[in-house]
Order: sequence, then structure tokens, then C-alpha cells
Amino acid sequence: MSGITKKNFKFFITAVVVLVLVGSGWGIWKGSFFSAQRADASVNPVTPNVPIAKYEMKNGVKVFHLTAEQVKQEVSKGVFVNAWGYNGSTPGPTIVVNEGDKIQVVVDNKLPGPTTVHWHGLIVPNNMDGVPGAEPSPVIEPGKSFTYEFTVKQVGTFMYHSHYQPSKDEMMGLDGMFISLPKNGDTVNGKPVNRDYSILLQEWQLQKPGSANGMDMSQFGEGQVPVGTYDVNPEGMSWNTFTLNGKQFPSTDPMEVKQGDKVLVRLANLSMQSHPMHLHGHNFKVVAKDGNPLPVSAQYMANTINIAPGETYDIEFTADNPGTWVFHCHLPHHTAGLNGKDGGMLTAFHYQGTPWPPAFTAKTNASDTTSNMNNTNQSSDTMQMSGSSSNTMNMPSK
Ligand SMILES: [Cu+2]
Repeated sequence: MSGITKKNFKFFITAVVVLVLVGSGWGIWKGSFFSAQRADASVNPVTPNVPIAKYEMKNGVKVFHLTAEQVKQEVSKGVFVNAWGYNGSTPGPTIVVNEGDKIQVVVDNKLPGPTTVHWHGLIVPNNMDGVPGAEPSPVIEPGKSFTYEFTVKQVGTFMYHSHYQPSKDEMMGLDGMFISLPKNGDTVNGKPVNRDYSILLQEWQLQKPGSANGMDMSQFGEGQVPVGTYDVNPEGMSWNTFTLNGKQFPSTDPMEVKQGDKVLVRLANLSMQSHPMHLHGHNFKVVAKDGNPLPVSAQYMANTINIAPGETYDIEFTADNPGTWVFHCHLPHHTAGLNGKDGGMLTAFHYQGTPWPPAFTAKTNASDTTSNMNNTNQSSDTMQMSGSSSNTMNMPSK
């Protein structure tokens, strides 16, 4: 008491008032800053280069349609593959549902042989599992149709693929992604994400038409298949073409992010080999495996994750390093392209408002159409950058 003069006390009060005012101003600014950055619970999952499957509601059931058929997939500019797929593309459209949904998937078989659909990782009734012979579930003969029906009780990243003669059907391209979102929106560890991207890894042995049967030796080095139209040798073990969502770089659509975004990436592998996917410029957190959220204590940081055949992983990172950053398989031959350029399993995250590197401006200048552009299931924003609704093909500004 004795040490505080009247003048000192006045100064002390003034200082407190100033601190309170500055503090609350900071709080308001900070609050608005964080609300501007707040994740959006209604974010829509995006599978770059692949449409999201449409559905109709019938008596409380979400009804999807998949047509298994021969497709002509353009894996990179001018390189066409006579593959098998669903609704005009391989992978087929990504099926997105909410936890608890009752769904039907009507599968029409327009392939030359029988097929089925297996719901990889999903717990479904035995007769809906798509494994004829070894399980009590039916074959879908050519020209016939079957309706799969089940309730999705799980949340996470799954896949679908034929389980009839898998060595042929899967390697011909009969696969796709299946995403089940939590009831309360798209979240990781209970917190909303801003972006939800999914990537399906595939590999192919392409051969000149008519030469596919019984010939295992690849006619081309890895990533060295020139412009043309090719058959797939599904039994071959000399893979020469490596795709993310059915595309080789630079035909892989880059994934748009904004600084501060929480970015969820779902990775799935239906090829014959493991692929160590490596992210530049960021570390990510591994948050789920095979559609099972990892407990927080088991989540871990990494910049490379090896994805074995049949596995799915969910990884999450914060977009805190503006620029364009590649994300690719780290087996060097799997990112090889013609003339020593990048190709294969390589894509990129691009921050809004940052310059586009030359590979992307070249992609935009050359129109890169795919045969599935005519597909009725194709979403209207196919040619747009992933996750973007405004900056379509005019995106790179030189
Ligand atoms: Cu690889």
C-alpha cells in the first residue's frame, strides 16, 4: 500500500484498461480469423478425374446404378486403354453414403462374361458379398442384372471390385471407391475437414491390340507406352502403366487447397504391388486404416505411406505451406513418363492463388478429354480442377 502513489495507481488502471481493450480486440480478430478458417462440415468428397455416383431415394433407400462394361479409358493424352469399368470409366464412380444409410446398388452386366461386385471392407450379409462359389452369393451372367442391398453401418474408406475371376476382372479395371461419411458430416477426430480427396491406385500391362493373350513380356518399359490404343493383359506381370484414379501424370487433376485447410486424403490400392505414396512440403497424420479410425494414441506422423494391395489409409494434413506440391509413388519406375519426364502415379496439391508450374499450364493448353466425358454419370465439373467450382480450365495464368 505504502509503495503505491496516486499517480502510479492511475497509471496502473490505465494500463489495465489498455490491455483489456487490446486483448478483446485481438480476441475478436482471432475469432473471426478462425471462423473464416473453420472447416466446413458439409464438404463434398472429391475423387479427382472420377465422377461421384448419382443415386435416387426410393422409400428411404439410396439406389445406385452400376453398369459393368467395356470402356475406352484415356489414361494420358492420346493413350487409350480397352479396359473394363463401370458407367464408362475405370475406376467406376465413387459411391458416397452416410453412416446408417440403407442402400441398393443395381448392377447391370454388359460385359462379355459373368461378373459380381464385392464391397471391400464393408460388413454385409453373406449373400451380398459378391464372391460366387466360395460364398453363397450369386453370379451376374452377361446381359443380366442383380441388386445388392445392405445397410452401411461403418464409417470410412472402402472399395468395390469384381470378385468373379479376380485376377482378370480386377486387373481389367472393375473397381471403384466407396466412402461412408459420419452422420454429422465429414470429420477427422471429430473435427470437420475442409477437403476430402480420394485416390485409387491401379497398374496395367498394356499391349498392342491382339497380342494380349499368353504374352507376359511387356512390349514397353515402365511409363513408356506411346500414343495409341491398347489392350490390357490382365494376367501379365510386366506392368508398364501406373495410374491414380485411372490417369497418369500430367493427366491427373491437381487437388486444390487453401491455406489453413484441413485436408483429408483417402488412399486405396487395387493393384498387384505396394505403392509408397510420398507427399512433398508437408507431413501428414495417418488417421485410419481399412475403414477403421485409428485411436488418437495410435495415429502417427509421416510423409510416406506404403499402401499394400487391398489396403486403404486415410491421411490428414494442414495446408500450411503455399505452392504446388507433388504427391507420388516413390518407386521411381512408377512415376516414369515418356522422354524422361514425370508420369505415372504422380499428382499434386495446388494452393489457391499461387502460380501454376509449367506442367500444369501445358495440360490446360492441350485439351485432355476422356471417353467418359459422354458418360451420363459424369459430374458437370469434370474438367475443372478438383474441389474447385469456379476456376475451371482457365486456371493457370501465365
Ligand atoms: Cu508404385
